[in-house]
Amino acid sequence: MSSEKKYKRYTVTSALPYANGPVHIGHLAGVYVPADIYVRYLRSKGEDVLFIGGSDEHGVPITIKAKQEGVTPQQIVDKYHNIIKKSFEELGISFDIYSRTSNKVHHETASEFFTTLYEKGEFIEKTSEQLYDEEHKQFLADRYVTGTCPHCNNDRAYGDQCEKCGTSLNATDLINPKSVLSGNVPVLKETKHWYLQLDKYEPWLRQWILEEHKEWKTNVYGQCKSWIDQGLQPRAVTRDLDWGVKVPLKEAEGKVLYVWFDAPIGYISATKEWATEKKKNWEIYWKDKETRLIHFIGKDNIVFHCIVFPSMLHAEGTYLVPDNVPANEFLNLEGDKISTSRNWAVWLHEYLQEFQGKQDVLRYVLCSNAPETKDNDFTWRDFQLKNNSELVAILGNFVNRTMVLTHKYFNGEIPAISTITDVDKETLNELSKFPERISASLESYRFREALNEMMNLARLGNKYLADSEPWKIFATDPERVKTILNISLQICANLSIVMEPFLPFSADKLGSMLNFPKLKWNDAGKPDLLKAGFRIGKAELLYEKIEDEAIALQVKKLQDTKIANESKEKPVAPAKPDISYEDFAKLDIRTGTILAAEKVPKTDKLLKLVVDTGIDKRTVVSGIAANYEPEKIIGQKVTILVNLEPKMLRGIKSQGMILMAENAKGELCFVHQEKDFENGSCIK
Ligand code: B3M
Ligand code: ZN
Repeated sequence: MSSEKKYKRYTVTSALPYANGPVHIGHLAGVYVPADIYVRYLRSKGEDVLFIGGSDEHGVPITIKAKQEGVTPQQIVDKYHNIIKKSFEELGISFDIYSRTSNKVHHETASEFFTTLYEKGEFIEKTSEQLYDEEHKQFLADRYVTGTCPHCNNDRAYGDQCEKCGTSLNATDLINPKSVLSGNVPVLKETKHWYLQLDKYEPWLRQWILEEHKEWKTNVYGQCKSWIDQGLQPRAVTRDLDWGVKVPLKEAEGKVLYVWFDAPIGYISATKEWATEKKKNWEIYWKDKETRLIHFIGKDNIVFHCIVFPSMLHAEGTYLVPDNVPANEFLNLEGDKISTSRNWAVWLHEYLQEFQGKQDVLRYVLCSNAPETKDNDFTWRDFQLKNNSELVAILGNFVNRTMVLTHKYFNGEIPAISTITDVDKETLNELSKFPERISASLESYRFREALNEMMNLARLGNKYLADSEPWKIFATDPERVKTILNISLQICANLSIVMEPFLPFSADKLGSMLNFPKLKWNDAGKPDLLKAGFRIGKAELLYEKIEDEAIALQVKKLQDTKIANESKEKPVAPAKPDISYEDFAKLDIRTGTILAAEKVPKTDKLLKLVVDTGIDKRTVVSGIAANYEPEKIIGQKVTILVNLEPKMLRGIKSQGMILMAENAKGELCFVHQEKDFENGSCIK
């Protein structure tokens, strides 16, 4: 298996997020947190690693978002690229470069890549009929066509997918298709495109993945196998669009490279940019056989990173193909699929604002819950629990007790070991095994298991300290306490090394609390990292408890999103048939003020109101008790229909009707004049 091979360097990429929205916890748990743990670990081992990230700034969703907001696509990508880049930095995602695909070097690199394949004759040209908007003189990308889904009748399906029933569609499948640009019915028109012959590379793919990479994660291997077994078809790598990398052919005026053709080349362009800055040779990171290429992605990107991009690299001929693609499944949020358009997400930039200084808590929770083998769920309660009962109660508690006791008994001076017991020996022996165990998990991309092992070291320390009870024996046996605290401090020092990939901020803090120089992975496991006689620094808390209120606030935020989405999804009431002006003119509607209000006894809904209509002061019974308390609406300006024939309601004569607006959820609110007009003003 290739993982046993020795490598000189690593090129680690993480999926380039689309710059049409900020990054959320699903992206983090799926891609960036595991990738960052992996590269931090490799760096700690002293490996030569290049960690690539960047924004994917092409593609139709970006052009649609720009249209919706009335700005240019460049303005959209500038905005989100900056938000994303900053939030990654703050979370400690340690890219060597975070680039972007609207860069010049990327346009050149992608364009050259296309030309090479073109000149090698790797493409076939095909003409097909596609939907076209005659008014806008433009071919319509799938997302630019909406219509009725042929499967579930949803009348807001897109040309590539129905979001209601989840079916993948072709724009030409839609019933009553409409152009998003003009609202017109599109016509079919011929257009020429260039296709990558995936069918031609099928035998190579079969051998390379299915035979030579049986060690890939089962979810990844399984998806590849199913794609290959279904038979691969040529795929168009160009589009009729004006946003993207121009197709470098005279006959391809008005066409750009398909976003999934140019985006992965973005990894290469970013490498070039980095190499130019650092005066390095970019090519060895992509072409030298002793480089190991690894792509971190989410499961929706598997086909592009395991089939399409490797086929491109293979066809080009001078590049390496990935050694592994450890794709994760999806993270859900409080039981529902994360959705950018429905705002059902925990956004990283908001988290960083709302939980300042708690980067490691998020990294911890997302790693311990990473969807490595199946979809998983993030809940705020679990976030709180993992913080309070793991980070605070185990890791933080152990470190804090050790440091506080060292200050209390030995003035902060690291005591020397005197005599050593069997328990001590056993503990040190256990300690020595951790680095290798954690390594084994990390090197097979089992990050949850690795994190749990790291915590087991803190558990070992916690148990050792609790069982030895130095606070009980100090008065009678201070020598024994010296040994106990020395060993506990050695465990703390070891922790600061092995927790670094997962919890880099706390590892730094712990290191400086111990006055301990930053050591590397290969030092971990040793029982004598801290020398007796040295002084440790001040004890500070690594983690603090997260209170119920902070969690309730987040839960409320999500509930509000849910309510907002439900009301958006509910249609407004259908229109009533037309009436004549004469019919309307019969209504005598006036401005008025509520003078008195009280509940109608034995009813839930009714209030008895006295209203000043400008004409008179009269009684109106109104069905608004579920929405308004009587004492709160005295003085409320209202609109009242005064010539509704009087009616007896619960023994009260009601003269007129207060006009209310009712939304899709059945909530009511008053309708009243914008300016403070006198009561009795006519509404017409
Ligand atoms: N932007 C899709 C995504 O964010 C895409 C990844 C590109 S990686 C080259 O899911
Ligand atoms: Zn449907």
